[in-house]
Amino acid sequence: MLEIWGRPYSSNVIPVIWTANELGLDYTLQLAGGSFGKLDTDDYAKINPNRMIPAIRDGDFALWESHAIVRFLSRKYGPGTLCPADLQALAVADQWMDWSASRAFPPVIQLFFATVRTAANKRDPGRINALAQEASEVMRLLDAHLANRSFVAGEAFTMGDIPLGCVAYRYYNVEAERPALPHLEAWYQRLAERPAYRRHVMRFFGTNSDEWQALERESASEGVL
Ligand SMILES: N[C@@H](CCC(=O)N[C@@H](CS)C(=O)NCC(=O)O)C(=O)O
Repeated sequence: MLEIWGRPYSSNVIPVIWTANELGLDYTLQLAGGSFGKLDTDDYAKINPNRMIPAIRDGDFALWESHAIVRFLSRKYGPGTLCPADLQALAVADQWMDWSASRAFPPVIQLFFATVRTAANKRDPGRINALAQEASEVMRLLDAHLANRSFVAGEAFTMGDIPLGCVAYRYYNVEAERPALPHLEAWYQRLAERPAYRRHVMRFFGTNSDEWQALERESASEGVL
């Protein structure tokens, strides 16, 4: 059975879990990273020598880097759906996945850390505003792209929507100023209609969430820590 290694509330793990659920795959989640540890074991180094999450094991095949995993699962289990059959649509999906990693994820994750992961009395409003502006400028480009298509690679939902959908959830749920970006908002609402997105992306938000604490308690009682 497919194994996904990581924490289900970790920003690079969420796209992999969302993908597996969009594809209806059976998998086991191997809690690892953060307080779950395991990354420094010899066994884990065989799965991911970078000692980071996420990683997967599919039979005796191991793979790491979240976008490579999303692509592999989509190609293997979702040809013609998550992985578009049309070469141009596939290239556009790839393009926006790369853009997500290089341009959209960095300012949004920094904004997330500067707000959700920083105690209210330690937050720096100047830095938060600068990051919010930077994130919004980047998202404006995606908004323009979405003006005349329903999803990133055309009219169908594909793997191209997955990393950016995860970034969008954080962008829309941090306490910061956001300009009106109607096409982005409409796309985000379309994603929110998907059960796998609601269940696996629109959830854990910050280490102080009740769900996160319950998971940590559960894993501690099972001796996972
Ligand atoms: N580019 C990598 C980044 C992986 C990464 O930064 N993972 C973080 C968590 S999001 C990690 O392993 N941190 C150590 C830990 O969680 O213990 C990917 O997309 O998979």
